[in-house]
Amino acid sequence: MTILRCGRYELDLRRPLVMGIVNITPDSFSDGGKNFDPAAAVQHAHRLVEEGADLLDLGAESTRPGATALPLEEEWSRLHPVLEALRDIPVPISVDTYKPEVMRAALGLGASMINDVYGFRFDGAIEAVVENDCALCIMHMQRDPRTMQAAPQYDDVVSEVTAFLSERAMVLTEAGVDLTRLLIDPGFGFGKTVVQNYGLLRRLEELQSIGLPVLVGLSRKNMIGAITGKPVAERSSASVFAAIEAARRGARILRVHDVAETVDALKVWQAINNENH
Ligand code: HH2
Repeated sequence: MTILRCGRYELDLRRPLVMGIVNITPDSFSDGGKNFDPAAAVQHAHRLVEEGADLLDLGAESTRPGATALPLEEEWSRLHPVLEALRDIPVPISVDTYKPEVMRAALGLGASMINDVYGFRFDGAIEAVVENDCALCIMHMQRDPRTMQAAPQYDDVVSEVTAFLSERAMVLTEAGVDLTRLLIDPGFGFGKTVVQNYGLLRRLEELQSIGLPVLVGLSRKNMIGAITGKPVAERSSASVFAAIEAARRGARILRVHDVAETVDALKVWQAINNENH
């Protein structure tokens, strides 16, 4: 699948795309507080587009390990002014939410993608998106953010994640969602140990058996810190390397904090792989 239907956009996934992260939160693990103010979030979004982001992912509720759920009204009051201000930004806007009410409201304000870390499992989530033509990112998570890092267990992480994602894709298509709207994401760090995360990354190509484009979010995560021994603020170059390795294993959208660096690295990677350069 090389074309992704994404609201008023059609994304060509023959080359990997870069999704810039805009966290409108006081408590995100990597950049909490920096863009909590709506004006700062809007400015950050514009900067990421200037740096070459192909799309943006707006999130108002942190899903870092241990995070608790945010009331609906609070999530929407953070998202609303930023979505309004970004209506005319020339790239698709994804909204990172699992709440059906927020999905509907965000789509009403022009969002082109819904990124659901619960894989559209909440009551009403599928109904909230089915009639729209937005893209849908189905992510895998074992349990929920509050409990997910307490001894996650799998017999085989890759086959269990693959089975979950294909089952959710089937549920969505049976509900009437066109396949061209779907993306899948193994959910790095969501109910997985460091060893399980690297097992997934090593075998990322196996997810392609589902036949849907793969999105990955590795940026600055604990799996990077666990290997480098570096704090969050010093995980950029290792994150860029991990993103390129994911692209090499078939990832089509890279969800990152460090847009400029990832865009440059992708250009060099593509030049290496293209004899016409
Ligand atoms: N990771 C985070 C949040 N949303 N969505 C998808 N599809 N894939 C991911 O890997 C993913 C995600 C966590 O990262 P971040 O947004 O930087 O932090 P926080 O959840 O603390 O806001």
